[in-house]
Amino acid sequence: MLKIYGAPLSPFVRKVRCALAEKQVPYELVTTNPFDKSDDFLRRSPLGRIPALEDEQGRSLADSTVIAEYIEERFPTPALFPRDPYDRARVRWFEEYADGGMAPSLTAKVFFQRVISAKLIKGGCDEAVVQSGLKELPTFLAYLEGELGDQPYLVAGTFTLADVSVACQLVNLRQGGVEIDRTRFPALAAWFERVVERPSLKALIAEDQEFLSRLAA
Ligand SMILES: N[C@@H](CCC(=O)N[C@@H](CS)C(=O)NCC(=O)O)C(=O)O
Repeated sequence: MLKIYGAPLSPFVRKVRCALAEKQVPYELVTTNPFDKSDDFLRRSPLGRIPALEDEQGRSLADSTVIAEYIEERFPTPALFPRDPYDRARVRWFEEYADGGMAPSLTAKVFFQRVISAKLIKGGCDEAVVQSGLKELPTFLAYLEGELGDQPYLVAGTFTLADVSVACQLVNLRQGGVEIDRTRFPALAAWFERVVERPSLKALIAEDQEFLSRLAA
């Protein structure tokens, strides 16, 4: 069986687990704290980040984008990439927009300070960092609102890894107290509500919630 080295709350781990759930591929989650880097973990993930994957033959892969593409190629149905080359490239673009744009500019500031630092590490919340993330939020949301237009999903009118990647960052922002303003971004808010109701994501968000409520207890 595949193994995923990861932990609740990570948007990158959630992305990969969501892809596996959509495709109904069984896997074992090996709970891994990325801030406590054992030699074994570093062998699997040389940059010391979650997620990492181990396949049935004991071979490792790191990075959620790499892992998600591997999953897509191994388990093509249901597809999380469209067929058309341009559409496939657009999926990769939104994945980069989420992982390389939203993650450092928003999630790493708002979610990290309000949840990881304040509640998990108990290192307090640096409000200046949170505010710098919140300042950038409308630009990111306006772009996504414009790209959605009247389409049900971000690329080719169908649910893809683009939706998974962007929604996974927005889940963390919601966990950090950020709601999408539905008067300013009605299409995005409706899209987000639909995507987080999918059984794949809903179950992972419930797991996160359980983890967060144990932190609060
Ligand atoms: N580009 C990587 C990013 C993964 C990432 O940054 N994971 C975080 C947790 S959300 C991590 O492991 N951080 C620990 C560290 O950077 O030392 C991916 O897509 O997998």
